[in-house]
Amino acid sequence: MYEGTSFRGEEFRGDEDAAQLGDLDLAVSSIIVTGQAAWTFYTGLDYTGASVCVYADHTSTDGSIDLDYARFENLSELGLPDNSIRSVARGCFSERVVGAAPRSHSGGERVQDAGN
Ligand SMILES: [Ca+2]
Repeated sequence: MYEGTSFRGEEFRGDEDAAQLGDLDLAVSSIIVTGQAAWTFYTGLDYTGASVCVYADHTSTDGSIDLDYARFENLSELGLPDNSIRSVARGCFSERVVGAAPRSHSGGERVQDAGN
């Protein structure tokens, strides 16, 4: 998450739930989501308020590695007011969903760990 639109300014990076965003509280103006997990963004602290669930809906391939991502240059692309996000959770917990629907992995495909 970024303080400015188009991924400028201070950054907040995370790979797990965040009940509050520290310096970026009420400041987030753009977002990049990576990986196959959905993320839910909330306008309230501790996963409250309005929410939207975001899936990565683009894939870029680097060698044999597929990278899923979604970029939102401003929060209106998510249907949220600018500078409104206060917490974020890994997983899809909102009825409002942005990005790709969950892909089925019925073919036995394993979800790859991002390698951290
Ligand atoms: Ca901002």
